[in-house]
Amino acid sequence: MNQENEQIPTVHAAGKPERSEQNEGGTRRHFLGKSLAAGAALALGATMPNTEADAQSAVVCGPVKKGENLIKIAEITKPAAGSPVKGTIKVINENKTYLLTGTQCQSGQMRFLTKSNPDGSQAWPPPSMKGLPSPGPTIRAHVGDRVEITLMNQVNVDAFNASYDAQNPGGAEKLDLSACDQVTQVNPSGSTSIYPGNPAFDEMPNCFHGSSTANLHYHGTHVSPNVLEDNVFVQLRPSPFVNGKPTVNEKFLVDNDFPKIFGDCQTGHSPHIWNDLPKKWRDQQQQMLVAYDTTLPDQADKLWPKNEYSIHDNAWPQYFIGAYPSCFRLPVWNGQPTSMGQSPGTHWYHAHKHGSTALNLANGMAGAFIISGPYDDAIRKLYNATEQVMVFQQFDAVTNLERARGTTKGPEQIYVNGQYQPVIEMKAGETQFWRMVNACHTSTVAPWSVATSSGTSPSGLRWVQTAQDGVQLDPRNYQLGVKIAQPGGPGTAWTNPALTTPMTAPPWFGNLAPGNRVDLLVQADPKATVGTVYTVTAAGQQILTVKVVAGTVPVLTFPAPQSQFPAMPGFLTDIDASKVSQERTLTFNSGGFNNRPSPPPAQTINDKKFEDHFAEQCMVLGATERWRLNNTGGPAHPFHIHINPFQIVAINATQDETQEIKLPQPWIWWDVIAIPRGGYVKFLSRFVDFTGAYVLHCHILAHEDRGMMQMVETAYACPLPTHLPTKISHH
Ligand SMILES: [Cu+2]
Repeated sequence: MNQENEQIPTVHAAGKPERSEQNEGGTRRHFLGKSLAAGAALALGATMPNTEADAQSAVVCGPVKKGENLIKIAEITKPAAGSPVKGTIKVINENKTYLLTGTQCQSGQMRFLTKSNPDGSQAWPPPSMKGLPSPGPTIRAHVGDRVEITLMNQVNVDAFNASYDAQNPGGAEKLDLSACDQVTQVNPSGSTSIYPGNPAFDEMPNCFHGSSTANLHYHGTHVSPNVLEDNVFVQLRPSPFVNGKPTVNEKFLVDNDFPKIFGDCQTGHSPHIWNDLPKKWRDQQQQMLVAYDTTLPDQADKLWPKNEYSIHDNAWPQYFIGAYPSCFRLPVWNGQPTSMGQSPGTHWYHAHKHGSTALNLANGMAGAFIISGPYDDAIRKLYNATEQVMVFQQFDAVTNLERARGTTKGPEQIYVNGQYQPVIEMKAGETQFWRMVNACHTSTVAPWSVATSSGTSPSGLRWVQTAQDGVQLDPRNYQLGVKIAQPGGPGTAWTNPALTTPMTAPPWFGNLAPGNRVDLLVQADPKATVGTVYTVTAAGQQILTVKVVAGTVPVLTFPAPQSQFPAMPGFLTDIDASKVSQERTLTFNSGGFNNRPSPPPAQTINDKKFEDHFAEQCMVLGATERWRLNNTGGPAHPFHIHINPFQIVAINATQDETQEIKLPQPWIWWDVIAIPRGGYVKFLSRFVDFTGAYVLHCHILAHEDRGMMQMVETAYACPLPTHLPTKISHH
């Protein structure tokens, strides 16, 4: 397996603007999901004091400025005490300008997530971010809350007219949801398919496709994978447009009993089957789907018959148009050892349409999901620290597939909250609470300082980690001075052979591979002078700066004694390994079965690509299991499984078991773990509380889109029949 093959060799159409999205000549489309794995990954940073006044805001690329104060992302919260957390997230699109790398100014159409007011006006992003990329609104809830999110898809597909899921007035040819995206290079001898290749190296459903379809995965929530909860099999197509306006708007929802779905949910009458939905809403969905189907060239692609098939089986249909409701309760632990509660912490949500996750996240379709509870209440009592929610993203309107290799590659710029190199202000001696979400589709972001345990950081910023992946650390694991736990994050090890052995030293955590979250308490040097600037970098790329401003604060002991940190709730004590009833081995590989000289390697799990109608793993409800995750090719694949977190108990940078490192207890909880290159990890997990089908996958999202994903199911009894009753299909 040749790691260099990871990147698709790309050539742009001769004589054409490299990043054109237009449908020109023989180049049918350029708009594509991204395939590269990880050339651009970052790692190992440091904070460096810098007293120059370089934190002033300055224009760097069209509307893109650097050095603005870090913006607080608008939140979806409870409108009143006792009410559910309630809001509308709308997917729309506009032309956005961004720095692809530190030097390349680009622009293009992007889909993005807004917070929408009840009257349809936009509460986020603010007017000041018009034309700039942005994360979605932050959802903020408390353990025990009910969450009600209306997702509206108002993408104007005509703005993506090179896309197969664009409706082409006067010609239905383009509207083909069962087709892979294509990139064609035009050259003197004719045209060549760069993607998906000829013969195709990617095929449905494991190719880039369907990028205007939306849904949301509530990453880190412990809720059901079914129906209106954390259901990533939902495929929400955009609203029809009449006279340039979406017809599925706020009034349409009210007129068609959509709010009744939430009302039913609140009174414990959530739908289980299609007929449980209000009749008006069902009739409207059917009408719109049938109308949509008339525009499709191929009978086999029609959506309503697929829904009918599911409905006939009492299974939840997959296809919806215009709007979809999410409704779930964040569970309070019931005290039973056979159950778990929702871990309070830093979680997130993002688009999860198979075939488009990489592209949709590169467009910004992700946001933080803060779930508060006893954990952060305790931290707030300790420090009363200002909270900073930081969403790391890398933006791209189109993908590298059409980018000439060598001309535009380079580490993609990491943004924070949609801002380029923003500034965080701190007073000398102030302690802040930083919640970091790595929402990048590819890159590891590791902006760690190298503070020492003596309490004096060379950088003047002292950091202590309090949670990993939205699950608090046991107080015994709080450490002063976070070190990067996994220098061999995706891609890094390719260019730095010295960093090929991850996690061979304490503290074993602190990683921010794609999908990971980290909470930090950060204290500025009490002796810092006003104007001091700390530059936070990752692999030489500046991510943000901290500027010391005037003002005095009481300087609190940092960190507080372990005994004062929040205690672990009972459901987060270590899993009892003696209860393991099943072991599994999953092998992640970039290379796989179709090694060929020029196309990119296949992305596989156990030598197979994702199957859209078959659960590869069946876990009995309540079972405790031990899994081994191998990485036999490619970068450090960040493994993620929905619904239940897991505890990493062993790690190895090789396959040689004599070199296995057994991790000390108490173990860290994760929901994404970067499997070391060439090595493996072992975890314990319990599949509790919820039955149903869901997925596990690599969180380098182009790997996921291209097949590095499995459907799995928690069931009352295993094995399952060969074909699931859910009839999941991703076409
Ligand atoms: Cu991967």
